[in-house]
Amino acid sequence: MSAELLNSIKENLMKGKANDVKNLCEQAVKEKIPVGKILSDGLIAAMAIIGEKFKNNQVYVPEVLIAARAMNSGMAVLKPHLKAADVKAKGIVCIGTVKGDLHDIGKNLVRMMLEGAGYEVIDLGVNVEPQKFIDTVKEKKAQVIAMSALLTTTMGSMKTTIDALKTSGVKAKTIVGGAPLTDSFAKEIGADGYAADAASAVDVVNKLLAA
Ligand code: B1M
Repeated sequence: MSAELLNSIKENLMKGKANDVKNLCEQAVKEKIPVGKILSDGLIAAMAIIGEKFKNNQVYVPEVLIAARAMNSGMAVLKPHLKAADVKAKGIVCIGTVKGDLHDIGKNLVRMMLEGAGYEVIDLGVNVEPQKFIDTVKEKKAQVIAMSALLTTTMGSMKTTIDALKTSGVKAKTIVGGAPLTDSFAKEIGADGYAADAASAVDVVNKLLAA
């Protein structure tokens, strides 16, 4: 029965049915399925499938956004119970679009995928000053700085942030991404990781934190 219910959460999330996901999560909590299990085998499992499909061009941005909305409606049900059950996030990531850059659609997708994978994500928004990333790592104990850029003119702010992080002595891993970036640029500026799309960003963050 519990496997059936979790499967139903998964199926409905992938179809983006936010209301059904909310109701099914409420039912699962009532049936005393452990909240950590509802999260991992229901919501996160479904977002992982959506992520893979997105990577393989089997679904596109609108489907990911709709699935993420359904995930959020399930998360709203689970959040208070997760705290009570002391289910910890996989890690803390602070994310932002770098200084001078106002594009946030890709950055938001990365945030949603990371949240879908069980990370706590602090979203600093757009036009984020290098120092803001570093201050957030200090204040919130984030383990990863995730930076997005869509303009060739703002990619340099990623290097400024990484250099400032190094001189500050604050420890955090860095991952960069965005349409004009390449793996070799990421290496050149000393980033710890690069991802070409939002689903791959989850794989990279998983690897960085496992290392
Ligand atoms: Co702008 N814009 N834009 N724009 N815009 C581009 C980027 C551009 C390529 C258009 C063009 O000329 N063909 C061009 C950049 C050229 C360049 O630098 N080489 C450009 C320009 C020039 C500008 C302005 C300067 C225009 C002007 O005012 N003259 C201006 C700049 C404003 C500023 O930022 N200071 C500007 C403004 C805007 C809007 C505000 C109108 C709007 C942004 C709205 C918003 O984001 N809320 C906008 C848009 C929508 C675009 C295009 C059309 C679409 C970008 C997008 O959202 N793509 C874009 C042209 C294009 O790409 N066709 C363009 C969809 C999104 C899902 O993809 O963000 O690449 P993307 O994210 C991907 C991956 O890159 C990756 O994951 C996502 C998919 O899984 N990814 C990461 C992204 N971040 C990641 C981080 C990671 C890992 C992966 O780890 C941390």
